[in-house]
Amino acid sequence: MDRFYMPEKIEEDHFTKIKDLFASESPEKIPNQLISLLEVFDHFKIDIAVTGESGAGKSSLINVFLGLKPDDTLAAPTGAVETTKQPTMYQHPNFPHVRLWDLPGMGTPSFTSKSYVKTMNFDLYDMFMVVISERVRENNMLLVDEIGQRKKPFYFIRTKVDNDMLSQSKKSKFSEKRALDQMRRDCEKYLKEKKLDPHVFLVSAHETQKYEMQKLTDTLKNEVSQLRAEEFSSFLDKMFHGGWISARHATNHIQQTGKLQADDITTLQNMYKRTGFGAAKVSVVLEALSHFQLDVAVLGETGSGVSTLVNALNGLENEVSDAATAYISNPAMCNGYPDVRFWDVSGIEANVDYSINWTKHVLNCYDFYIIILSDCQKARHIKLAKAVEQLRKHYLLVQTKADCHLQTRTDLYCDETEMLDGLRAQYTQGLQMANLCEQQIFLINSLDRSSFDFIGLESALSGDLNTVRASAFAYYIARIVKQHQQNNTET
Ligand SMILES: Nc1nc2c(ncn2[C@@H]2O[C@H](COP(=O)(O)OP(=O)(O)O)[C@@H](O)[C@H]2O)c(=O)[nH]1
Ligand SMILES: [Mg+2]
Repeated sequence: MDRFYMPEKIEEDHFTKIKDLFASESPEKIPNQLISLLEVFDHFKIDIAVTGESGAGKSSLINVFLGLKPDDTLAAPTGAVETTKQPTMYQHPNFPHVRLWDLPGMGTPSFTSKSYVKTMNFDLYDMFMVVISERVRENNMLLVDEIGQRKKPFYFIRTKVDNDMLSQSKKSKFSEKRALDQMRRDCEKYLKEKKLDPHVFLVSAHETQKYEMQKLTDTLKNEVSQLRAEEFSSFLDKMFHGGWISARHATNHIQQTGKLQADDITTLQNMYKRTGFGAAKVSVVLEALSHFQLDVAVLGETGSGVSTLVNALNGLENEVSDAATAYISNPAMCNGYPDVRFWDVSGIEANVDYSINWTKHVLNCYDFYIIILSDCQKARHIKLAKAVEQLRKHYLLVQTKADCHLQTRTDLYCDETEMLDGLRAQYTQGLQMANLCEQQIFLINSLDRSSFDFIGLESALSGDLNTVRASAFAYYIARIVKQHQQNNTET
């Protein structure tokens, strides 16, 4: 556990803005203020309307997002007849803050083109997906006009591309690439006439691996958190800086749409009264938060498999250019955990035994810990876990090389599941006796992520990291503000 250089957790320009923003605040008060602000922000939902003509393939597209087949009970109803009679909300499975709305189709006797936009009340939504199939029609452009006038973001999605390809492939001289290019140009031509430049995606709800479904999902993933931060700041702007009519209008809207609850709004109002923390400041904070790096230490004795686990968490093969340190300077490399840096902290035996205070001092550099118990749990591991607990931080316990352990126990004549359960029970008992807060242990083989508890470990880790992110950020900001103020008084 040598003392190494720890790069800052936010980039230079956000760092400077944050320092200026909080320059005159008292650092002791910052964590609570930020945590309660971020708690409210964590409740904030955004609403994406999926709209288009009847039969265009809206509900089918929603089912792709939900990962459901059309005949699943929870799927959006689809079919050749008009199936969607009123806007229906579906929680996005991967983005807990995103609600997808399946809107009825435009241009049926129940929803004529003229009345559609009025009846649907587009003001309720933050973003749109305009779904078309076969060709761009007048109705599609009516929708685009309405959205454009409201200056709301939207994606233009041409679906059922599989059908198009099938029918066009019968032509002589067919080229899929050329046909797709032509389709895209056709969509863009009409949008350009309106001076609009949304993302255009060519997709199929039936052949999701082909065409641009993945690109659509990735784009949404990249853009949605920024959109949410913008919507939140814009709401605060109306609430605090727009006069009381605008404030009332905005708060009613936010409550009616269930984006926030009444007590969330009260929290924000109190915060503003107490600290003057308005829209501009909040948007600087959210911007910094979205680039904030969490530091996770993987701790273990020499040879216990620290580097192998770090590589496995980064989704890397073990052979790849030796180990974790390379990725610390380039954390975006870990796909599963954007904005997380895993630190390889091997050789705990030398330090934990040497000085627990020094250990705590080093541990304090990180936000979260994975502690590897070696062949058996030792006093040293317990000491380390306790040190983390005293810092009021959280950790997970892992036993690596589970495959090797099972091999040594073949004398027990029971099957793998029984042996694993036995091993877990033994550990739990030990951890209980040691009085640790954490009593679950993940048995893993870092060389095979599909075996034992690796998936369980990953999902526990993502959940925990999401939970610690806000408070880690808040305390980090307090720390840099304090340092900055101290530096200023010294000079
Ligand atoms: N071939 C093909 N058919 C599709 C696709 N998407 C939807 N469909 C079919 O088109 C019909 C209408 O789809 P639906 O999602 O109910 O349209 P909505 O009225 O816009 O919600 C259904 O029979 C779907 O199976 C697609 O990508 N490819
Ligand atoms: Mg539908």
